[in-house]
Amino acid sequence: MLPLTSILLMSIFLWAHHSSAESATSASSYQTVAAGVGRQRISINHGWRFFRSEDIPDGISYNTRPGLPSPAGTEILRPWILPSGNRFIKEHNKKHRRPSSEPSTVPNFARYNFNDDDWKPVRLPHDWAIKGPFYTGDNATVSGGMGRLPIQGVGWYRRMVDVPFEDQNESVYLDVDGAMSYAMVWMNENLVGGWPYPYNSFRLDLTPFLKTGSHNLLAIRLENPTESSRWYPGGGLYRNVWLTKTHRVHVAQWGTYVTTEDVSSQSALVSAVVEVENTSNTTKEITVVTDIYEVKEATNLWETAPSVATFGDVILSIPAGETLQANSSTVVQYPKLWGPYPSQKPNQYVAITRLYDHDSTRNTFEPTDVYETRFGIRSVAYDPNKGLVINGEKVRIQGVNQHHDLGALGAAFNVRAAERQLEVLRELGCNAIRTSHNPPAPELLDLTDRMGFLIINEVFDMWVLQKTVADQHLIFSDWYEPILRAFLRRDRNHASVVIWSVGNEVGEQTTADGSVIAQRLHDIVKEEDSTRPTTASMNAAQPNMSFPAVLDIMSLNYQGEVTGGVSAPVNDTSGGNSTSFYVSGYELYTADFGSSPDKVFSTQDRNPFVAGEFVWSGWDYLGEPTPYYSARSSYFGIIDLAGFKKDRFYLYQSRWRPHLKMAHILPHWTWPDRLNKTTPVHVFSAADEAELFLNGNSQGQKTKDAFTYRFRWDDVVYQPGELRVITYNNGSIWAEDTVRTSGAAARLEITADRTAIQPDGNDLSFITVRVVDNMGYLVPEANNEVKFSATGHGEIVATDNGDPTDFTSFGSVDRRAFNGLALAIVRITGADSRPVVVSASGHGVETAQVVLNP
Ligand SMILES: *[C@@H]1O[C@H](CO)[C@@H](O)[C@H](O)[C@H]1NC(C)=O
Ligand SMILES: *[C@@H]1O[C@H](CO)[C@@H](O)[C@H](O)[C@H]1NC(C)=O
Ligand SMILES: *[C@@H]1O[C@H](CO)[C@@H](O)[C@H](O)[C@H]1NC(C)=O
Ligand SMILES: *[C@@H]1O[C@H](CO)[C@@H](O)[C@H](O)[C@H]1NC(C)=O
Ligand SMILES: *[C@@H]1O[C@H](CO)[C@@H](O)[C@H](O)[C@H]1NC(C)=O
Ligand SMILES: *[C@@H]1O[C@H](CO)[C@@H](O)[C@H](O)[C@H]1NC(C)=O
Ligand SMILES: *[C@@H]1O[C@H](CO)[C@@H](O)[C@H](O)[C@H]1NC(C)=O
Ligand SMILES: *[C@@H]1O[C@H](CO)[C@@H](O)[C@H](O)[C@H]1NC(C)=O
Ligand SMILES: *[C@@H]1O[C@H](CO)[C@@H](O)[C@H](O)[C@H]1NC(C)=O
Ligand SMILES: CC(=O)N[C@H]1CO[C@H](CO)[C@@H](O)[C@@H]1O
Repeated sequence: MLPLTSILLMSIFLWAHHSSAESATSASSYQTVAAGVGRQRISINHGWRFFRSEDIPDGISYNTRPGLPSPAGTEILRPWILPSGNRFIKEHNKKHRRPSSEPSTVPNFARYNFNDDDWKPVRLPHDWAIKGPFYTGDNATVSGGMGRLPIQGVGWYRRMVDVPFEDQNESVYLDVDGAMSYAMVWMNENLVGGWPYPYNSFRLDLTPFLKTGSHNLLAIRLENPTESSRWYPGGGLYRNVWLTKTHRVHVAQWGTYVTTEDVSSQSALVSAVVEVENTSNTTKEITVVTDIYEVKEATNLWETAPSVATFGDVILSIPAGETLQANSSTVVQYPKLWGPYPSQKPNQYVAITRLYDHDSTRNTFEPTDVYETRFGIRSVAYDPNKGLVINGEKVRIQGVNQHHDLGALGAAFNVRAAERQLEVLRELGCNAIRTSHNPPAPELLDLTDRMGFLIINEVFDMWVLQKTVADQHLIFSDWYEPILRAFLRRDRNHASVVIWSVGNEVGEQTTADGSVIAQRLHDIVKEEDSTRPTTASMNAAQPNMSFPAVLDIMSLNYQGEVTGGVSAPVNDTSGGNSTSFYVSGYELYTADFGSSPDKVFSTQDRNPFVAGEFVWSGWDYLGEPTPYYSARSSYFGIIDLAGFKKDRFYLYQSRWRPHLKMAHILPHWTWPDRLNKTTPVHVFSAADEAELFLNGNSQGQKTKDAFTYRFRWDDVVYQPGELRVITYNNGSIWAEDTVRTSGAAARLEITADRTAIQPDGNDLSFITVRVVDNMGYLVPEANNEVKFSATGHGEIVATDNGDPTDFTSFGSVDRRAFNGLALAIVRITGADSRPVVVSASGHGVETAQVVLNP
């Protein structure tokens, strides 16, 4: 868990210790700052009531569309929602006007007198679909592609918001980090606005609709059509939701933009644009003061002294209702550069911006806002021959694609679950992530900044041309500009973001107007951030196409390795089983449009100008279960949905961490029905030579040929016992691995990734159960039923086993092991310091327990 420090507390501390602000004003006029001055960012994840209907229950809809049939008389609210995008529409005459009259009805669910007592109490982030039940079989309401979970329908969330008397003159904003989807918001029975695109963060101004006191009714309506996504989207308020309270004069939403130039180890030029919004009704004279501090690696916090550099003060005279920019720059001497792990360090800085309101009659400078912007100082260059060069060093991109869901937790964002994904990816040797195919939760980028991953931040999976009948092509024309500018402004200060992707495999790659749209999106990117290149992933590239010519970087999906149209497709005679819906762990075959890892490695090694790769995919994800759409979740992952490493983990690790002394044998060696049968043995290792032994008998010594990436003994005749490999590099022993035939399942072994967790309900412990024999060896095909329980304030949030075909609800405490493994995700809620005991039990096996300490 990241230590989170309230910005409010931090700012009070700052005011008291800041010296340059005092010199910018005068000591006598400098006011003492009381608690409550400046901004407050208040989590409103608690206290919601929730209701979902599979049909339209309220007579309204964002628009008519396929996948969510609207009864006759349904009122369309799109005209009232469109103006919420205005801040991100550049040309004045393209901004939307709110209709002169209000919608004809206020839905019952948004009314004070509606009784929501029988709605379900929920806490955000919330995914209404993740606990199922799964839709199974053919022609399911929600197909395998979308994860077979009940994402569809309309969801309502309601809660009260308190506006204390002392906040009566503040601006109050609703900040939603992401809502799935077509969010529409009412405050005190007034339609405030909304945001249809589910992956953007968005802000709505609640100020005009609030009254002092605790009885402000906030109601949010979402709708999810079926056929709206190619993968599992989740449903609901699936990211954090905040109230931001500020003084009437404040730094605007995502109102800072910090860039670095002329970067060397000696110095760097840092520029800042600060956008200040005056929502008061008088002209304000505002002094903008920004200082830079170092973020301490150990704590991820910054200290107020000493500042590393200070921007020159800027004085703005801001008319009522207007927003002005304060631009300034400064030089940081001997900067600690941000660079990707492990060859560089992800050093971070923070720019602290303070606003002072000058009252000329009293000649005082009242502090009105403190705003924090994290950034990194780094130089990023793209070279056609060398690829990616960061701070002068060539960095090979060893990336993966990551979808937004978190497995058994669904789309509901959780910082610890995301951090765990990154930790396993780091162990793999991965240094880059493409956020396929949408803006991630903001906290993910905080983590990648801090952990030193590189990010391709991607915004669209489709433009005007649909991929599924009810996907976001329906809103592209209305919303592409607000979606894109909001995405860029939110994320452009993140050091980890190095490329913007404006589309993934869009249909327009090959159409006449494709390059026109690409050019428009590219131009918007450059207006918002000229420091990073654009790309779009292409799966149908031709050398003579105009489409890639308008973008800075060429991204090719599964092209270059394929001969004769296909690479190595999975089928029933090559690595697949269309009865059991499992695929082989040898990784010699893959989806018919893709390519096996070994072929990709070879192609890349023959074309060293390529900057690197993004493997499809890092972790498994919900939906898109190619090649078997009868299943619920993907097969592509290097790491399975539960977080267990597949054999292919070690294939990538051997390539991406060539100095790691590792060898990995596959398959396991417990095959009672393969006695005397040929059973190929492969070994993944960075070594150059290897010898395999079965029960002490050498199966031969192998060396790796050029452009091959594994050791293979394809003629091993199965006998139970022990398989052992000894690998060598340059003639010296490198690494060994052993697998043994296991006995019958005898007991459960339990381990927690972390036994000390915060009792805040957000922190999680990931608890793994292994089914082992009486010698302690994993029983590799064990599928015992495991029952999890937790004492006291412990709660089993979800369970999983990584099996794409398992239709047991993720909320179940009973979970069948898969490959001898099962996972429970546990949290502790409530301020109780007593330890929590998590138990795993099963029929005929010894129970196991682990103790968690809050
Ligand atoms: C599923 O739909 C197809 C096409 O409409 C139909 O042929 C098939 O019988 C249906 N299967 C089931 C199990 O309903
Ligand atoms: C709000 O502003 C009004 C008008 O300036 C002022 O009289 C009142 O005291 C302010 N309220 C608070 C709580 O600051
Ligand atoms: C300006 O705002 C203050 C408090 O917010 C209010 O008392 C005053 O009437 C407003 N003036 C005008 C001209 O709207
Ligand atoms: C501030 O800088 C931004 C970005 O470079 C630029 O677009 C804008 O015009 C500048 N504003 C002012 C007031 O100089
Ligand atoms: C591009 O190349 C393809 C394949 O060689 C060819 O079919 C197509 O006509 C070419 N298009 C243009 C615009 O030259
Ligand atoms: C399976 O794929 C292999 C190539 O990978 C091909 O030779 C074989 O004909 C395919 N079999 C079927 C049943 O499609
Ligand atoms: C495929 O799976 C089915 C069902 O689990 C099993 O009976 C069959 O033996 C498997 N086929 C192969 C070739 O392994
Ligand atoms: C396996 O091979 C051994 C040695 O050749 C032989 O004795 C045994 O009968 C075989 N077993 C089976 C099940 O084929
Ligand atoms: C093996 O030897 C070569 C040539 O001397 C050297 O470049 C390479 O780094 C060595 N590899 C290891 C793993 O020591
Ligand atoms: C209350 C008010 O006047 N707010 C305005 C402040 O300035 C922004 C940006 O110009 C406007 O969008 C608000 O309407």
